[in-house]
This record gives sequence, C-alpha cells and structure tokens, in this order.
Amino acid sequence: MIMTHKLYVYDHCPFCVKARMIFGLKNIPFELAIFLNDDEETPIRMVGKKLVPILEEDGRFMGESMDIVSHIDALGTPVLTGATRNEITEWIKAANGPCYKLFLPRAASAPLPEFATTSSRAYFIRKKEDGVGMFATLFAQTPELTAELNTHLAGLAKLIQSPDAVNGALSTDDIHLYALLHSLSLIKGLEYPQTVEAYRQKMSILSGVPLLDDIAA
Ligand SMILES: N[C@@H](CCC(=O)N[C@@H](CS)C(=O)NCC(=O)O)C(=O)O
Repeated sequence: MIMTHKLYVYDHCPFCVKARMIFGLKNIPFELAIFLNDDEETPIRMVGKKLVPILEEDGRFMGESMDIVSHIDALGTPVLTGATRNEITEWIKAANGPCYKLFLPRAASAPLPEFATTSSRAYFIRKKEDGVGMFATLFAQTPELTAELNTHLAGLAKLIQSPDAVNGALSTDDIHLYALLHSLSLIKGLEYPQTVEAYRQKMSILSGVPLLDDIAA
C-alpha cells in the first residue's frame, strides 16, 4: 500500500525539525510545505489549533511532533531503537534557555519562507516578544549567552559516543538533540568541539534537515 505524506512546518521550528528528521532517517519520501507564520486559519482547520508540525497522511491530519515521529518510525522497520540517556535530557534542558534567547531574535530577522510577508514576520515578533521580552534586550546579552552556550558545547563533546548516533545507536535522544543543534546553527560565533561538529554534520546528512549555518547571524 502506498501512503502519501505531507508535512506542514515552519523552517525555524525545532518541533518541525523533529518531525522532518524521521522521514530522512527512514528514507521515506514526503512533501514539505511551509505555512506563513500568521496563517492561523489553515492549521486550525486541520488540527483545531494554530500549531505546527502537522502531518497529512492520506488526507488525515496529525499534530504533535513526537507523535508524528513514533507514527512514522512504526512504518516498516523502526530505526529509533537505541536506549536514551539521562545525561542527554539534562544537557538539552540546560542548553535550551540560552539557546532560545539567542535564537528567537535571530529567527525574527532571518530570510525564512514562513516570514515571506511583512505581516507574517510582524506576527512572529509580536507573539514571541510577548513571551520572552524585547528582542533588543536579548540581543544585548549576546556575549554572555554565547559564552554560556560554548561551555555547554564543550560539555556535549564528552557525551557524544558516535557521529551517527549520540548514544551509539539511533534513539529519540538524537531527535531532541539535533533539533536543538539545528536552532543553534542560526547563531554566529558558537564554538563546536570537533566531536560535536562531526555529529551535527552527520546528523544533517542522515536526517536530510539542513543546518542554518549559511544564514547565521
Ligand atoms: N507540543 C508541540 C509543540 C509545537 C510548537 O510549539 N510549535 C510552535 C512552533 S515552534 C507553534 O506552532 N507555535 C504557534 C505559533 O508559532 O504561532 C509539538 O511537539 O509538536
């Protein structure tokens, strides 16, 4: 039976990276569609709320990134079969705060398709500044936050067991970790120890989700 898959995302969205990754890791073809950030009506019609990622499978819709990941992984032979480690969850938790303080203001001015119109970019800025405070204030914290993240990245180097999978065999830890590294790739001036650099490059190839290094700011 041939199934058709279409995934609706924003390019910057870390949850969407997770959903995209499983298709690449399993080599399952899918169509990628990018909503404008201020399109509320289409996602609400599909899943009842304004949230991405959304998977369309044979005309049916499904939200929630990790539900999509397990659903697609269960087709044929699963690939996310490795054990997860607490250290990885803890690392992600610690790096998450400084990451998004640096990431959000940069995403807001990046040349991304979800911000192709002035109103979609304005929508993002308004909504996120309501949540995290003025982007200008966050920008001003760049040196301290960058130093904090560089310390975290040095710590991550010791946790990576293979460039093909953080714990040696692919697991949901790789999904969560690469999604965060993908966000970090929009931030200029971070120092990637060799092990971390090898991991992010390899995971980008395996997952088919390109890093944002080229548009980092
Ligand atoms: N629990 C959801 C969270 C998804 C989520 O927070 N998506 C964000 C984008 S990163 C979103 O669509 N927020 C609404 C908005 O940006 O207006 C999942 O894992 O899929």
